[in-house]
Order: sequence, then C-alpha cells, then structure tokens
Amino acid sequence: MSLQPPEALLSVDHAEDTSSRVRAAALRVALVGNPNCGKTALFNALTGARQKVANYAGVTVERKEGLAHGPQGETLRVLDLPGTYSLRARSPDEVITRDVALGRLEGETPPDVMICVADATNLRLVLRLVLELKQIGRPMVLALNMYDIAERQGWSIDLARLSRELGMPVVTTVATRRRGMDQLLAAVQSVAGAAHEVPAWREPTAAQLRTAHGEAERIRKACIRPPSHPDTLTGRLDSVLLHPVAGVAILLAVLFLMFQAVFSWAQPPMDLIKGAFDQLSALITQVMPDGVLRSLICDGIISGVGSVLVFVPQIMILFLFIILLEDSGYMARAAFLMDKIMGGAGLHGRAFIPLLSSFACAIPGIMGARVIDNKRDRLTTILVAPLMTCSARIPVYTLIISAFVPNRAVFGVASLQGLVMFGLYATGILSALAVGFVVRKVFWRGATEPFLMELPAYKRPDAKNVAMGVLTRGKIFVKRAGTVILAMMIVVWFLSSVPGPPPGAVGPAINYSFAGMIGHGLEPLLRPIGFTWQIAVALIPGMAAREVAVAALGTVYAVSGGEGATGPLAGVLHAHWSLATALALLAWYVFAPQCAATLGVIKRETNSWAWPTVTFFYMLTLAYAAAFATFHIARAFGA
Ligand SMILES: Nc1nc2c(ncn2[C@@H]2O[C@H](COP(=O)(O)OP(=O)(O)OP(=O)(O)O)[C@@H](O)[C@H]2O)c(=O)[nH]1
Ligand SMILES: [Mg+2]
Repeated sequence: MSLQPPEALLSVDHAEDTSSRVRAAALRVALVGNPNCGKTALFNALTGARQKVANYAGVTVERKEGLAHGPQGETLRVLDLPGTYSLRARSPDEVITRDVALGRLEGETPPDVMICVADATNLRLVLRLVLELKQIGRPMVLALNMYDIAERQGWSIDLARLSRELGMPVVTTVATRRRGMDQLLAAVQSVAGAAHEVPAWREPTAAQLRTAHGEAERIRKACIRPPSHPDTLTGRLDSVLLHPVAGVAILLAVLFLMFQAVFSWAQPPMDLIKGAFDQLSALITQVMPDGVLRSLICDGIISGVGSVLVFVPQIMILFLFIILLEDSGYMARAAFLMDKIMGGAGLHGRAFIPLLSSFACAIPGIMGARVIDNKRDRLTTILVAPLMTCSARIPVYTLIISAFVPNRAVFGVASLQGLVMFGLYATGILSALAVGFVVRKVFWRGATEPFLMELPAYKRPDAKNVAMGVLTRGKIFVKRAGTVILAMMIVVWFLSSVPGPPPGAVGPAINYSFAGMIGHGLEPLLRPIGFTWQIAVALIPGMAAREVAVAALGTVYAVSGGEGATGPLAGVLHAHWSLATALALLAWYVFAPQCAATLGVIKRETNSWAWPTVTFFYMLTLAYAAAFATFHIARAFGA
C-alpha cells in the first residue's frame, strides 16, 4: 500500500496529448452499491457532472464515466453504475454493473479500485454486497454516504471496527454537500495497487450466499447501533399517503395542481418572451430591406424558433414539480399506489418509474425499462412508453389549447385550459394502460409479477439539486430549439418559399412552393381527419421532433401572409381552423409516432427493427383513428 499516486500519473503534466494520456494512465474507480444510496450524487460531486439524481431506486441504468481530481491534483476516471443488491444479476441494468465490476466487457479490465457506496442509515443489505464484491479481489473502499441523515437520526457506527471487520478503509460522506470527498479520494489512493490474485469469479451458490448473509449480519450487529428513538416521520406520512382512498385522492390533487400551475404561473414569463420576439421581428422589419434574407430571419427563424421558445417557462414549471416529487420520495409512493391499477392492465410494477420518466421524454423512459428483468414485461413497457405525454408535446398542446379553449374558470377555482391539459395527459396514461392490457391479453398471457420496489425514506429536497434539474431541462429544450428546430425551420422556410410564384399569380406564394405541393398532395389523405394542407406541411418536419410542428406552423402561416396571418400564432390558428380540426389535431398528437429518435432507441434497446416498426404502425393507426373519431364527433356537435 502506498499513499503516493502510481508513477504513471506523475508524468501526465508533461504529456503532449493530455486527455488521452490521462485516460490511459489514470486510476479507474467504479461506484458500486445498492439502488438509491447516492452513487450518482457522489459521482456528480467527484466529477462535476450533472447526471440525474432522484429519491427512488433505478434512476441510473447505464454506466457513465467522468474525470475527478484528487487532493494532489492526480486524475481519476470514475464510473457511475446502476444500483444492485448482488452480483447475481437478473435485469439488464444489473448485468451492466456485474460486467463492469468483473471486467467482462470487451477490452476492459476490472476497475483498479471499487468504491462501495452505502446508505449509512440502511446498511443491512449492502454489507452482504461488500462481502460479495470482496471475492473479486480488487482493492475496495466503503463510503458511508448520507452520513448527515445518519447523524441527525442518531445512528452510532463504530467506523474503526467496521473497517477492521471488512478489511478496507471506511469513509463517511455527504454527497449532496460534497463532504468527505478528499478523504474518499485519499482512501482510494491508499489502496490502489493492492489487488490480490483470486481464482476466477464464480456465481456464489445458495449456501455460500447464506454464509455471507450470516457474516454480514454479525458485522452489522457488532459495529452498528440504531438510534434509540427511531425516525417515525416516514411511517406517519405513509399511513396517509399510501392509504387506498386518501392516498389516491391526494395523488390526483397533486397532479391536478401541477397542471394548473403549468398554465397559470407560466403566463407572465411567456408573455415576456413573446413580446421580446415580436419586438425583435419588428426591429428587423424596420432596419432590413424587404427580401429573401429578411424573410428567412423573420418568417423562418423568429416565427419558427420563437414560437417554440415561448414554452420554456411551462417546461421548467412542469419539471419543478416533477423533480420536487422525485427528490422528496413521493414519486415512489405514487408508483406504489398505481401498482394495482398497472397490474390490472398487465404492466409490471417496476414499469411505473420508466413510464414516469417518459413524461420528460420517451427515450430515458425506454432505457429505464432496463430495470425490469422479465423480457416480455420489459418489451410491453417499451411499447407503451411513447404514449406517455412527453415534454415535446407541451408546445403543441398549449398552442392549440390557448387558441381554442377559452381561459375560463370552472367551479370557481380551476382553469378550463388546465383541465383540458390534465385530460390530455390522462388520455395518454389511460391509452398506455389499455395498450399494455391488449398486448398482455393477446400476445403474452401470464401473470404479472408483484411489486418489489423498496420505498425510500422521505427527504427534504435539496435546493441546489432541484434548481440544477430545472435549469438542465430548460437548457435541453433551448438547445433543441437552437439546433434541430432551427435547422428544420430553415428547410421548411426554403421549401415554403421556393419556387417563387409565376408572374401574374394570385394568392399567397406558398401555394406554388414545394411545401405547398407536398401539402396539397397529402391533403386528400388527411381531409377525412379534418387536417388542412398547412397542417400536412407541419407534420412532416414534426417527425424530427414534435415541437418542430409548432415552429413549422409558425413559419408556414408567416410565409402565407394574408388575412389573419399576423400576430400571435394562436390567433392565426383560431382564424384558420375550425374547433373540430383543432380537437382532431390534439387527438392525433396524443398517439402519433412523431419522433424519429424514440424509434431509434427502441431499435437499440430491443436490438431489432421489428419493434420500432410495430410501434410506428400501431401508433399511427391509433392516431388516425382517434383524430377521425374526434373530428366527426366534434362536427356532429356543431364544432
Ligand atoms: N441528505 C442526503 N441526501 C443524499 C445524499 N446523497 C444522495 N442523496 C439523495 O439521495 C437520493 C438518491 O441519490 P442518487 O444519487 O440518485 O442514488 P443512486 O445510488 O445513484 O440511485 P440509483 O441510480 O437508482 O441506483 C437523491 O434524492 C439524492 O439527492 C447525502 O449524502 N445526503
Ligand atoms: Mg444513480
């Protein structure tokens, strides 16, 4: 053992190609531990990364790598891994952890040092994992994380004895406050290089596991004394929040409040952003001569990208709620409450969290399905995840709602617009349950498995983590607007302006453009569901990302000019569409497979083109049928 960094690290400063040399020479350190013990929080604290952290099991489903700098300036490569209870991996995320720990991945050796991360208030299962990991023979350090909570609750842990019994340094940490990081890195350096040869690792037999369990229990009893007054807050809260009637009522009230807030709180900042873009557009109209470039900037970029950017406040408010619920531990309770309903629909209990992540975007949701070990249950979850209302649908929904649903109070308190939004989310959830049910009944008969998620203790959400999460979400959205959406808008603007109208032509120029031709060509297909040719033009670039459809509508109507084409997009749509058309488009967007990236991830996760194809066609069929029915029913009611 040596406190000095290995020789190779010292030469790094003089290297020419630092980054690759650092990577080659640096110590590789893996974070291994039970789910929800704070591995990712620790990873973020060590590397400055901003990986997602939340108070429930199964947040991390991939390996992530980052660089950390030790007290003496040495560099370490840190690996964040999915949580696991044992190396007897069952689900795909646990397989990742096992393979990294054992160095089974191609071109990889086992990590130089393993940091076993533990929730200091919940050591029962992790000690067994520590004993199991020791069998691999790599140098190890035990990090007792969440030590702030352990201290507050009054746990008494004999650190010296624990270190002796386990034969490895034990360090206390508070990842969210970056406490203990230097001591942790020093401990890592002190054990580095102490690997000992062991015979090839074999999956332990049941008898070996029992022995390990007994040993872990002995160490726990010898080193740890629980608080004399156990914490009862979680239990007391749960007796209300998990109540079959009161709990469900509270869950509905929370979700209802969330959508109300999305509409009412977001209005002032949205007006500000909209005002700024209008002024920018007016300014450019004043200073630039009329021409192609001005049209590109005003009609293409500002009308298009601007109409998407106004939704940043709504996205951020929605995520403020979601992150608060996740970080406090309430989301896991929501999962528990939904378990019966989901089980009835043939979905696995563990599907709740992936489906919940799909509210942000179906992509992390589909990847999150890795926590489900049963292949069929995992596939069912992947197939229905795109039906959950992702945040890219928010611009489309709110645009149409604010154009067509009056801003009226119902029952004196609730806004009608918020209620419609709530309804659209509910439709998404119910259809996911319905499709899950059909898939289960038609294709994969058999019972679903019981829910085995450990309920985390409630925690006060960490203000920094919440602020960081909300900002990150806002940034992702703005970045998309500045890249994918901007690029698509330039294409849409080009197609809407070229070729120009023939001499002596009457009517808007867009009628003669490529976009006009495509739109008019598709119109017969879309007329039965009430869509105009302008909608057809917007739907195609909308395949790249749903928000693009909103931007494209902005551009198409801006280029069209003419009656009612100026002013806020909502007003323009109100002038051009019937209510039936608007409702049909909402129905379409609940189901339509309008996102190429999602289909790509389904291909990657299922390793076959069959499932993205199935997803595309089943969603397209549902979208067409829903829009058709909505349009005709609305018309029958005179809309
Ligand atoms: N009070 C306190 N909270 C912590 C600490 N470390 C992490 N947390 C919180 O604990 C929760 C779980 O943290 P994560 O980092 O997501 O846990 P994880 O081990 O990566 O979880 P999985 O990826 O699901 O296995 C989050 O709500 C964190 O904010 C800590 O030292 N003190
Ligand atoms: Mg994690």
